[in-house]
Amino acid sequence: MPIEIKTGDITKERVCAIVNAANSSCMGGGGVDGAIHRAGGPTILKACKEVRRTKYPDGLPTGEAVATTAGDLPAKYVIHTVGPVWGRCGDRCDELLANAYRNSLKEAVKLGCESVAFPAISTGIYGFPAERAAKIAYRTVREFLREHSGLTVVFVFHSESSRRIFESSIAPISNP
Ligand code: AR6
Repeated sequence: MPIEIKTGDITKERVCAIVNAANSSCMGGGGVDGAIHRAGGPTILKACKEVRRTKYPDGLPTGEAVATTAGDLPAKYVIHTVGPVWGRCGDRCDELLANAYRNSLKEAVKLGCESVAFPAISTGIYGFPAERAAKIAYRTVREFLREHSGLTVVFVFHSESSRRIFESSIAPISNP
């Protein structure tokens, strides 16, 4: 399975597209979103404003994804998605998180990308339990890759400890 798991700063990834754990305003924020806008420069925000004006005047709904330029980043594109806010997603938390991954992957394919890097969507400010999010992320990506050969997915964790939590959470469901 073309899946890589690493620790690092996603803004440094030399992949076709990096995914941003954004909010529905798409106007930037803290966490990985803030890091991407800071490192990528103002053209990302400019593109996001255009997306809001033309495609999503009411904001990007939870679970949806939209691509923009990556500005000054080594990646070509940023795919902005909105994960669910834990505690505010009722009985749809798992489904909405899976949608965020799947719709981001679909955007990557539409862009003709062969590589895409993900942060741990929703597991920071949005408070989604990391172990549960790991299983959903891994299952959704694995299922998508079965139908889309030629795509490599990189999971990028900001700390060794979050990478370890991911790896131990998926161990029971990953193939040897
Ligand atoms: N590279 C990789 N991972 C990172 C980086 C980085 N440079 N920086 C942080 N992370 P979060 P969310 C990890 O909070 O929970 C923003 O304000 C971080 O350690 O960025 O989906 C948005 O605008 C965590 O494991 O995203 C939204 O309002 C993971 O990325 C809200 O936060 C996701 O944490 C979205 O919250």
